[in-house]
Amino acid sequence: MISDIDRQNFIKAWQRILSADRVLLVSHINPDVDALSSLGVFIEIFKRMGKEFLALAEKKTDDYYFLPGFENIISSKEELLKVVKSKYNKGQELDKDWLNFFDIVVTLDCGSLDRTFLVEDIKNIKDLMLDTQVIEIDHHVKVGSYADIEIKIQLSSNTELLYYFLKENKIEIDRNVANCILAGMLTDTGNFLYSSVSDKTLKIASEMMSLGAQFPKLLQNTWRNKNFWEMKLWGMALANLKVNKKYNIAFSVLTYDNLRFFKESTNALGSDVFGDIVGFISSLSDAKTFLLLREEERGKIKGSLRVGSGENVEKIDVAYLASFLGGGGHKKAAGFMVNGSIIKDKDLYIIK
Ligand SMILES: [Mn+2]
Repeated sequence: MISDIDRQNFIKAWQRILSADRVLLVSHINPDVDALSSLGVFIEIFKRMGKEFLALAEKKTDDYYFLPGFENIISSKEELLKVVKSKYNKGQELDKDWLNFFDIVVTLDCGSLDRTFLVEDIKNIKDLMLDTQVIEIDHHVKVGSYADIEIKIQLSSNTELLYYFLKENKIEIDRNVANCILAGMLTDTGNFLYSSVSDKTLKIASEMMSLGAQFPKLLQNTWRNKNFWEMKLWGMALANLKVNKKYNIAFSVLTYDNLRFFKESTNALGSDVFGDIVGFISSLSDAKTFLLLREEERGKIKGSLRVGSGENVEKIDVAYLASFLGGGGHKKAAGFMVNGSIIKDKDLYIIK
């Protein structure tokens, strides 16, 4: 599963990181537990080493405050630029080449350049011929290249990938790092339910527990943490569930008005609530593919696709399907976003 080239890249990437004075760590917009935990792994190691770094995850919410390194993650590019300006540019305005303040940018769990929220800035590295190096560490299907060192391996979670990275470089896994690795694996596999779980995944999970990772605490904070309104939203998604026998697909739809009701009732919907719902729906045995469509923002429809279990499901590739709609992800779990509105007309949903 891990090739010799991957191993060489692990070593090369770590050598570059070691020789860097300043590192910028970046994970994806609307970060989930795997994204935040991937940052957490490096943050904890860098703190131990006394290495200078900044970390960004655009639109980070407070849901996962219990993760190690969480307080070191900046939650918007705007805020990041302010810190860079005051720390490294004597309070002067920044130019387009501001990434030059970092020797290395490490992107984690991002899937594609878009998801880093630093598209133009990273493109500027080449255009302006900056010295900054980009290292990409990701477990999604490849959609394009932008990094000097690209480490892309399809594993259960990005933190499972980081486990192999740490082992190859003989970097100590302490209790905090173990918690990060287990948290990412746990959540990206729907509590070890998805087919992306291998015997290795479980072995690593067990090793993380023996290194001090707190499985019950992580489960409590990532899964057994639903509030009343989230439960109601699950109820609505389940009530709207339909099965299309012809295409073997089960789907649920949440319209803008459905969701507005929840947004007005509470501001405490967990950031991963939709991922959790579609993960649950995918355990239905009457279909092989699953889709949750919702209009969270007016005029923008998000879709999450999952593959269920059963015969011949290994032939289904939802990342391929999502790519036609400008999205991506994994063979078994993918997503997309399209412009449009969902209109309910009696029993039919129409997209306009
Ligand atoms: Mn992930």
